[in-house]
Amino acid sequence: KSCTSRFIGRALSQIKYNSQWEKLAKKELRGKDPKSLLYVSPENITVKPVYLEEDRKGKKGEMPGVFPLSRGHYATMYTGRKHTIRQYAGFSTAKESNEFYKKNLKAGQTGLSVAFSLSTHRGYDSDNPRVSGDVGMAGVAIDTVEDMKVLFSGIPLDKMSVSMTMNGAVLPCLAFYIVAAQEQGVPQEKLSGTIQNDILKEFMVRNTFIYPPEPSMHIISDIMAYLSKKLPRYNSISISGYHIQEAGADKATELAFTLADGLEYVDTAIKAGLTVDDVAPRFSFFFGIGMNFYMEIAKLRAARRLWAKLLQERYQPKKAKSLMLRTHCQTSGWSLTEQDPYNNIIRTTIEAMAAMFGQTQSLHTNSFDEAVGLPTEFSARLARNTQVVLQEETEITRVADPWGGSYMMEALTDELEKKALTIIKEIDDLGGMTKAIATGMPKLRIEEAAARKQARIDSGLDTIVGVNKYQLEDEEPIDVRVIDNTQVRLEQIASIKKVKQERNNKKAMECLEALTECAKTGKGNLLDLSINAARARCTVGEISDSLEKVYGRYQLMDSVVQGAYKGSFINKNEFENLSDQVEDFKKKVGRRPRILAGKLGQDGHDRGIKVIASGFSDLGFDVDVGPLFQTPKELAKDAITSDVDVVGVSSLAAGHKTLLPDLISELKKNGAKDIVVICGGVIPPQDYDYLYEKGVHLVFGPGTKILDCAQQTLDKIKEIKKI
Ligand code: DCA
Repeated sequence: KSCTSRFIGRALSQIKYNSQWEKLAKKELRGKDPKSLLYVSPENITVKPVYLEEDRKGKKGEMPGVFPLSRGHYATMYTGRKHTIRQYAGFSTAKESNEFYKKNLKAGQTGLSVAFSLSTHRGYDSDNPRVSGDVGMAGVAIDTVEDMKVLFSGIPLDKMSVSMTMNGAVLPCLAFYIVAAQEQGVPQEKLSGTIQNDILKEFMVRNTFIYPPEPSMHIISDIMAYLSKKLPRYNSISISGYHIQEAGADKATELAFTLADGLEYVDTAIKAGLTVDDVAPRFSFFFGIGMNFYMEIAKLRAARRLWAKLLQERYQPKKAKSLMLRTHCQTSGWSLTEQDPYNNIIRTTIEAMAAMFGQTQSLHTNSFDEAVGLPTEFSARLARNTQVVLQEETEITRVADPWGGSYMMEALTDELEKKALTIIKEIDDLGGMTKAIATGMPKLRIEEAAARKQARIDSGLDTIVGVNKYQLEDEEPIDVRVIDNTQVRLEQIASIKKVKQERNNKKAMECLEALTECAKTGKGNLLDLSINAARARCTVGEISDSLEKVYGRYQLMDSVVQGAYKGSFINKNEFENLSDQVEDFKKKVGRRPRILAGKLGQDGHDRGIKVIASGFSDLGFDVDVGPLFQTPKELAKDAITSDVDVVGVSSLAAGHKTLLPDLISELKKNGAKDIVVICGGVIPPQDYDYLYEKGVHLVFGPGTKILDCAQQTLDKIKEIKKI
């Protein structure tokens, strides 16, 4: 309540109503002040219960296809060409993923989007012991160009546009793709598609980087230089807000950080001797679409307008295409719930409609089971058909920017543009996005927003059906796709061995040395040299290592956000009851309950662990967040050295069945039997018993209230330690 009234209080002083409407509203509300109907969004935008002609006073209407392009960059939009149905997919081996792609394309999908294994993302070969739990789990494992050829076997790469979500190991993966196409008979200039190649957001949120920021930006400029000359139809970057929103940012922040990243990439290209018109026409964007329907549509409209204006003001491009913000969208994975999961089909449909009303160029719709595990054939079909039905049965696509001219939509678009521009100016003042990231500002903002959002949900201020309202008493578990990680790994190890046996080893080593030399001297183009290495059958790990020798591997320094969870939690009594118990524990034991929150394997999604860390810390726990990408052995060692009571592991990439048992056996081997092990994240309920049998004490599914999680953890420590 206090939170709402604080927001409303601020809004009240600014809002003026049309007197005729106010009179009518007051009567309908039986005397209550119509200002009680105001809603203040997380972007701090006051949404009014009505928008009237006077809200647009003095503002001119716009036309699709005309600067500043808010209404779309083509005059005809979907009436001329529908958006691409591009489902992000990939798992296990290249062969299995290839079969999955071909089936989907026959069933109405119109573009491909590859999800790579986390081991590949981080530049490790499948035989590397660091990635034993990751290979093929949350994406397809690609070690050499031979795997890439299998991945696209029977798919004509001159006709099919392929997007690849790859940032860390972008050089070897893009090189494998180009060589695989050439060996399929398709010259590189005919390739169309997109490489994500957006490293800045990796340092803010997604964490699948390999090298430090500076050499990473050098890699990007080499890629842009190569692609702009040799692959004219290929989009050299997909500047991504999606992961920023998924990590907790509100829409104005998502918009601002994404466009600020885009500006930084233009500057990088210009510094490398390219012009704005060499690169901007092949920039593409990627936004997340959550449940705030109107705001999401407004966000895409504001994004196009703001990008066109910023580019025009700052770079005066000559080509019209340089001003176009073309974007892919994905419905929000974070908005999916493990509880009552069929509701996720409804959520995804609504989000897909917002993306289409916002005029996205390409769209992925999530499967309803993604809060629990990897999509099955059935759930993937439903997800795809959500788009097919919207495109082919609803007539939504018959009108360009159908919300254009709505008093409400135009007002929200203006507001978002204004808010985002203010944040972009803040980043300008810090010297651009690379410098802002170095100060830690963007990451901290996002983490604070995530902790505040969690407190709003845990307090019941924001409703999530089936989670904090209308919960089911009994829930039937749903089917999930099971991947035999050991089998995939063995197959990959055998194929790496075969490739290495059959290649000209001397030639392969020369290609790797050339890459190391280029990294040292800056002479030559890294993508050009990676293509030579790919052709000579060098592996993803070898190519990555050849650069790591010079650049090193980046380690993120992290801290825990303080006070944001507590500050937004509404029911203070409930909060204080538990924090008092934590104080009692301290009095009895002589120290606070101590927890090490860790991530195992190559899964860099850290929103969950950060939110838990903030909540526990506000409750009075002594919280440490371990470095990302640890092996079970490393995490066990840190837990023992820090003498913790609890190790908390967050797993979002399906590695839990391998990594958690390994962690427990490491703890036991080193005599740390009384450390409580808890875990949470995307873990199918079917796996809970397996984890309990292996010695995990508590498993928390998505949607668990932090207070419940902390209460059970505290009780478990007391039980195990007999306190
Ligand atoms: N009138 C005339 N031409 C049109 C129209 C229209 N109404 N709509 C589209 N086109 C043209 C485009 O100009 C484009 O041609 P071009 O390549 O010569 O410029 C072609 O049709 C393809 O349309 P486009 O909108 O570019 O759609 P996609 O090829 O699917 O590309 C884009 C979408 C967002 C740019 C791309 O980067 C992408 O697919 N990203 C996906 C990223 C991803 O999957 N990430 C996973 C997480």
